[in-house]
Amino acid sequence: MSNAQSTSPVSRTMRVDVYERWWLWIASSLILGFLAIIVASSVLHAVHPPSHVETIDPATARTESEFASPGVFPQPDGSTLVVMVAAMFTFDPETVVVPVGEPVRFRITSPDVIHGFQIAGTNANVTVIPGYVSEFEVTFPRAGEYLVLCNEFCGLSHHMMQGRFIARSAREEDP
Ligand SMILES: [Cu+2]
Repeated sequence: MSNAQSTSPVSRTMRVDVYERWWLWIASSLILGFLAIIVASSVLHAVHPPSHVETIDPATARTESEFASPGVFPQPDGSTLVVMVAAMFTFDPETVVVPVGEPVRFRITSPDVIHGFQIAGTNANVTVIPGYVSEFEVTFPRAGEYLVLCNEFCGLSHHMMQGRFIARSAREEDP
């Protein structure tokens, strides 16, 4: 009992080499560092899975729902709703004018296969799955044109599938 080192449980069971101990610390710090990066980027860039599960019949989506006449719909509370259809091989509507600096809510579905919907220059990047409505909100940070791409291979003309958003301030829209 006079020597504390000889009685500690660690020294009795195993002896860890100093270099091995370094590697344990380095590997643990790397794992914690990567986890911290994932958590920080999720919070800072608002990365999250689609939060609501809303189903729709893909066979009748184009005729018997709001997706029969997609477009831009200003809401009574002043916000903007964009209803879109992603179908082989186009986005409907293809060109959309949206307000800059204000949150715009999107509702998108697909009547055929899985598509991607990515607005370059924003954090909007969702998968559009037939049978489901993808809903999300995005704020266009600057005025100008934004490219919309399908980033999910959907068929022979997948590379042609793109759309355009034009973000401008509300004042410019009024004549
Ligand atoms: Cu596509």
